[in-house]
Amino acid sequence: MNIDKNQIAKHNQQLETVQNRRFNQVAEELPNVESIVQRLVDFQVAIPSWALGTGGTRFGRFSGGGEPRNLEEKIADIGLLHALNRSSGAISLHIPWDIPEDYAAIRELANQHGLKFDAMNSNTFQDQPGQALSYKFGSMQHVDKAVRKQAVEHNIDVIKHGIELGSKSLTVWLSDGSCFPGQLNFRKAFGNTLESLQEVYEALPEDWKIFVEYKAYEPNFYSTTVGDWGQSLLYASKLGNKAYTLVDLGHHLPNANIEQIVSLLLMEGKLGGFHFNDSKYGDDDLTTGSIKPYQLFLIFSELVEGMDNRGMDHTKDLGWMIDASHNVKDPLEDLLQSVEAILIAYAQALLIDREALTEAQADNDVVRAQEVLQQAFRTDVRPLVAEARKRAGAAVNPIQLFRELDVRGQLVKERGAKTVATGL
Ligand code: LRH
Ligand code: MN
Ligand code: MN
Repeated sequence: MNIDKNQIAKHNQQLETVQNRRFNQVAEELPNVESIVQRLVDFQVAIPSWALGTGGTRFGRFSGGGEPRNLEEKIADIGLLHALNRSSGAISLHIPWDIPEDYAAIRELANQHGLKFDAMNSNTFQDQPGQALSYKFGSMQHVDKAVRKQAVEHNIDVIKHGIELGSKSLTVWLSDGSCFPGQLNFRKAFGNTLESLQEVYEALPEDWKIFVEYKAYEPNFYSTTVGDWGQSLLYASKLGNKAYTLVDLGHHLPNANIEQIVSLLLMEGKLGGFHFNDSKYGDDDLTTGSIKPYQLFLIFSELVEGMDNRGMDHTKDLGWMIDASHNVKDPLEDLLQSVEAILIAYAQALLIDREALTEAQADNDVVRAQEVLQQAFRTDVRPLVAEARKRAGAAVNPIQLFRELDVRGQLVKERGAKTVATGL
């Protein structure tokens, strides 16, 4: 299944009058509309290979059919997303879920769809068939040096796959930790993990980054060895200037002030990138912006302010990735919604009157500060996001077109109703 330019053009023609009216209305009221639209056109969010199938929970999985069965079909799915929104121009792979067999063919396929390879993800949180040693009691933290070595070698292997595909970064998420008090010596676990990460760092090419992803709990429920941004920052600082912290929005304890974390990591030059998703209770991996859109906006507010302050390029100096999957939606429609939510929050953050906010802060004018932020947050920027899509050659309304073309129906015809994606 492919979506061609004519199908997009026809869809856009049908919506043209309404879109133009909506866009002109907003444009009239706002300064810098053209520059915001251009920034939206340029902004790309990487899609995780593991979000293209129904994720399920540990209690069950309800497959929707037509899911990708291999890496080639995952790339094809992201190609469909990118054709629909022109904002999903990258894929993030997870090894060993996505082992590429023929690098040249995979590169060529991605290229045909206009996709790049974003961060590579390693996996030392599951035991794979035929694996010599078990990660039951951790990987890089393990008391047995041989297990640590196996984890390090796996990560080096992931880097090698990434080099072949043109990726420039490695994300390491460790499930290491303990389930009960006394199980682990915290200091030794930290030391072992640092030493292992250092060995991986040594193997990192000059122009690569390593992202240390933290998570407060799960699958370990008493302690986690990279449990929060403080611990991740410690590792990243000790490793060196190619190492950064990765923020997954679902990995904090309840009510954590993620926007403040983002601000300080940026200030230290140690923010590497994001895994976007949303949550109500824990690491729920729900559609970005579906539960706490104001938090997402506040995070983008800090991102725009902090990146501009450091003269960073919004499009390439941080890794923008989604990390979500769930049980009940069509995964492709869900990802279209996530990308849309990210672009909306970004556009709103670009609208903030920074001068007025700085002034209000200097005057301790709390009411005014809130007014300034919420003026931007309550602006309906959807016509700007749609305009950016139109100008980039994407669909004005991607989900509508996805349904009109019966993309899922076509995929079910091609791949079958009972498909299991490799991965989670
Ligand atoms: C862990 C995590 C991490 C993994 C992904 C599958 O919860 O967020 O990024 O690689 O999920
Ligand atoms: Mn993640
Ligand atoms: Mn997670």
